[in-house]
Amino acid sequence: MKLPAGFRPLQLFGCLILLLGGGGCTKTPDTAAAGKAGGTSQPIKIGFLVKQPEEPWFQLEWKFAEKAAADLKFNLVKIGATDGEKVLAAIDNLAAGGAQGFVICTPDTKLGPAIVAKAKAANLKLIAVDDQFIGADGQPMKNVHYLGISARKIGESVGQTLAAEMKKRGWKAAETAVCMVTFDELATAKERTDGASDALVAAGFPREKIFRAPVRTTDIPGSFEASNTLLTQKPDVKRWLVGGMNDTAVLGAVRALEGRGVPVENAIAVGINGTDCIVELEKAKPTSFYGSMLLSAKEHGYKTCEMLRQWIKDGVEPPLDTRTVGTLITRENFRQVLKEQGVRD
Ligand code: FCA
Repeated sequence: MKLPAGFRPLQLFGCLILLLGGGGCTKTPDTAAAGKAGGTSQPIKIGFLVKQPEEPWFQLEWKFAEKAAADLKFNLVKIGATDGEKVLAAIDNLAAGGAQGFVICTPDTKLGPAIVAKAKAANLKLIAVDDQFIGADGQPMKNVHYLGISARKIGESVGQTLAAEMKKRGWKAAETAVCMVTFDELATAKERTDGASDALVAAGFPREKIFRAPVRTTDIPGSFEASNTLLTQKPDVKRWLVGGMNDTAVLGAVRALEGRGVPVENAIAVGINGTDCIVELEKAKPTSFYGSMLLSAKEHGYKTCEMLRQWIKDGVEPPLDTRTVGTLITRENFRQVLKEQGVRD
């Protein structure tokens, strides 16, 4: 375990005593399974719960989790947990079925405290992936192990890519606006779209021409509806730049632009995930979907399982916060990059 500077083993011991005595210690993770600190020699069973099993991103996470299960010899239980009820029932089932832990992308980050309480009661270790739990105080639950993307940085790369491509095409700011598909209820989504907007402004784009299209649902119909509303309100904009929290958000906007007859060459759209846009990039005729920040589904699917297995088996606690990076893919390089990253053969 990596200790913060100035945090000596003696203090750790002190925390342990405090904990055993019923006190608290902020340095102690919420989900260090109650009771046993060491490992287990039992067969290892790990659950992998995702909020949107229909999304290619989550299917790919599962694919890499399956690879980890085969390589590292543990049983994997994949569960589509699309609402709070399903999440809580799944935790009960995992516990009853002899699992020792689970990785989860929760359908609602505010379920964090309930998930932690249930996991603790069932003596299950957990790692949150993609979407960080939010506590009762509205703040991220930093004591729950988490692996997610460097959301702000990746969002900034989207903004920089849009600005660079706009410049390359010689577009004027006066005839251009941004359609930013937002979902501020989810912290990682807000960080991404805020990062994209700020980077556009830093590149000289006027902030007042960055328009938000807030979605009600995080799927293509949800994004289509939100974008279409915005486009209807702004009939005079000639050219559009499009960003959003993921490929799905951006694809909905691209379809809305097409629906309103905006020519393909008059819009530049950049997504995030790089997994839900492959069909789009493979289309023989280019659309306005220019590219995407490819995330590492392998880190999110394989590494989370590997860390959890080691925690269960050998008592080796993973880092509390792990962040992953993104790589721009476009029509030019996506086949090569996807191959290099083991996403495609
Ligand atoms: C969130 C999004 C997913 C993916 C993931 C890393 O959960 O909903 O599409 O971007 O973060």
